[in-house]
Amino acid sequence: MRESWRWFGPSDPVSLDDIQQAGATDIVSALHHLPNGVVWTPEEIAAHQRRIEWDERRQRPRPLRWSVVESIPVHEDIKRGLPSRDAYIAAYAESIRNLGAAGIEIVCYNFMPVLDWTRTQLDWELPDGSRALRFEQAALVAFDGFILQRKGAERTYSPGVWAAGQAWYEGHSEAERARLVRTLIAGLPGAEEGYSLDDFRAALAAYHEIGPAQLRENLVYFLKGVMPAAEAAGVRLAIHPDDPPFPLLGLPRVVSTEADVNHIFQAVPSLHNGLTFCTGSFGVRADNDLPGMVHRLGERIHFVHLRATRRDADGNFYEADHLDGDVDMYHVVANLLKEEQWRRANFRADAEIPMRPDHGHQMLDDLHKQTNPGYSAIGRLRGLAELRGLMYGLRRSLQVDHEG
Ligand code: DNO
Repeated sequence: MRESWRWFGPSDPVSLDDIQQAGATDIVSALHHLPNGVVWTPEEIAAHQRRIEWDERRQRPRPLRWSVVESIPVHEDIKRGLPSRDAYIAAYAESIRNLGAAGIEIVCYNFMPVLDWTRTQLDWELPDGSRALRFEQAALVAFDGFILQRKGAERTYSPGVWAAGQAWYEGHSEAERARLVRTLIAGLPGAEEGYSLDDFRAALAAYHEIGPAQLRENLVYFLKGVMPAAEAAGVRLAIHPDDPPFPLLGLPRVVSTEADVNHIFQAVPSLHNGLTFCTGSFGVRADNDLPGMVHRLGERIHFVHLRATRRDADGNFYEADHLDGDVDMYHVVANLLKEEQWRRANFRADAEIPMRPDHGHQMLDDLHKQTNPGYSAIGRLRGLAELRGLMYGLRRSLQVDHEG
């Protein structure tokens, strides 16, 4: 697998020099400065590519390649299926063509309405003193039912969960509640939208009439619209699963399980319609068999996020060490290496799948620095080092190393 690393652009506190030292070869990045819905022009793409691949200070190329886009955001009008979606789909297709022409062949995106990834706490202290991201069900219910006061929220939860939400609300101060609101709706790194409470209510209301069947239909419409451009440009689309993989705040979610992915693959059979296999997102559900999913969906896995979560019986989870969560990382990685081996034997040009160490704990020096939640340097460095060791050991023992 190619070792990649997410870079948020010049304002990222983790620099390209740092990434080089982590030993990654591929960069995962996006044109975060452009508003959702606009075309990514050849000029903008080339400028970002140069920013990444040319070392200005040393006046020489960097040993880094921008090979994955994460993400071109999908405009809300496309997710909602509004008449204006056709213009946004045409713009998306144009961006795909321009990326393909620049040699960037993998585009990760998601189809989660309103919110991208969601956590309720960004600094949960672990027993070893490092900090992790966490999702606490009671905090979400406190937000949904008691801060946002969403109509019908109570019906979404069991009485026990509702009571836990109320207890969370009553047990926390105004300042703590305000912090929860910011964590939930101000936008985590890479989420291109942030909301005020009122905007957020309006954004949710827009989905009042949209259930999972409709959202799925809108996703398929989008995919059919962009697929000809992806095929012609040699670009592989890789949908990111829902994070967390269940409906939130009454919003539908349609990329949470293997059955969801199969539906998307069957509706649009092209190999260019593929998946970002995120172990952290799929792994939150005990009913997702991750090694089996890699085995069965492997042909269309174009990009991989490796991280681990630990869940409890109440629907809470936190981000664990990369090799120490609920996910069977050993068998996931083994199956990915076997998939690569299969591709090599079949002369597929995309035999090497880029992976990135996803998220990491805030630890050591990073505890005293301003970092992007989940995206501090040292925690991801630790994750990458552990995963690299796992891959090394597996390659040797499975003899899938194409170098012999
Ligand atoms: C979070 C990321 C997500 C991901 C998008 C893909 O850390 O995995 O923000 O980039 O959902 O569009």
